[in-house]
Amino acid sequence: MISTRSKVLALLEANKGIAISGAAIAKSLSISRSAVWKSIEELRKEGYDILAVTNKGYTLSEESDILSAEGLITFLKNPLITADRLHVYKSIDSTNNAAKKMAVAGAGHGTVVLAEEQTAGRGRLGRSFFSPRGTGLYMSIILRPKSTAEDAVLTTTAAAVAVCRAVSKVLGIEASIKWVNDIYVDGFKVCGILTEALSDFQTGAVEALILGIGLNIATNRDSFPEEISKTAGSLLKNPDRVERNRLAAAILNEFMDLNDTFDRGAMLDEYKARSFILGEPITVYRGSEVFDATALDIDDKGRLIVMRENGAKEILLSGEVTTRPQEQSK
Ligand code: BT5
Repeated sequence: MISTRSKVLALLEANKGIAISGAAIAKSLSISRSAVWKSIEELRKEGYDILAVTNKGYTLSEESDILSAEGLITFLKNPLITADRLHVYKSIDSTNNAAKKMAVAGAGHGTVVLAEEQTAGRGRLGRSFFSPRGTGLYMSIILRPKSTAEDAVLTTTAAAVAVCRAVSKVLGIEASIKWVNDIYVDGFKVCGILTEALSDFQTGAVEALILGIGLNIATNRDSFPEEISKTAGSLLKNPDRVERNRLAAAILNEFMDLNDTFDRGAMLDEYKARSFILGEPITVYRGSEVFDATALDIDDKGRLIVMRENGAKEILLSGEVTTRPQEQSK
């Protein structure tokens, strides 16, 4: 059952910055005025900045930016993602871990896990993803298509395009993509994507994909750990503009659209257009192998086609690439 607090919050989030009288809230939710007041007090204790003005009513401050299902739902367009599929945590080890557990327990396509902070956010190959409280967006989506490992790559590709589209629409910032899973703004990594497959141990069939997206929205440059202080960046310099519910919902809207229609051609064209390594000299790290190459193209499976220095072409399904300054290329 949906709690009164939750109903009141949903109403305030849908009318952010606008005053609604206690009587109007009570009427529209069929509850008593004192129940409204109790909910408002409860929400204030949780940190919501709710203004009460005599004869006008209650207003949720426009600056309020607490992640919540109620806050997200006002911006979500996909009918599949209903409030009960949105799981928002204050703090969690990793949203991908939580989503995986939910998927094992049977959670359906379109289940989303979000957190204000992660204490053990993960990147690929056991690397960590720095996920401080309040200034970033950390979310995972459970996808239940009949998938293959190939779909996992294209899911990452589609997610990168979705994040770029959402960032452009909501914040007016044009981001670039570094194959395969990183998003950059002004030369700094602002987002990483981690798609993991949950496989049936016996048949090996992929039962679900867990798509994890980590985005630095307004993490201060000085607060990144030393080892990423020269490479990591944030979307915004001014934390006042952070609107995580809106941005998270926009990413979900864009991604679900791409995932439903899966117009590979258009999606890959956009991915390529935003890819800043194409045509550039790069260094490829594949397992223990390291070699220099030129990034040529991205194929219809989302794989990177490169040309080694001896002219041989290679198709990379995953791996790490870095750009090389032009003068160093032989
Ligand atoms: C990634 O891996 O960048 C994928 C990150 C996915 C994070 C999301 S958050 C929600 C979900 N839950 C999780 O636990 N994970 C997902 P990779 O390409 O392997 O890059 C990892 C590397 O990026 C690290 O080794 C650092 O060098 C760098 N890095 C770590 N934290 C960063 C941050 N906040 N911003 C930019 N770079 C970072």
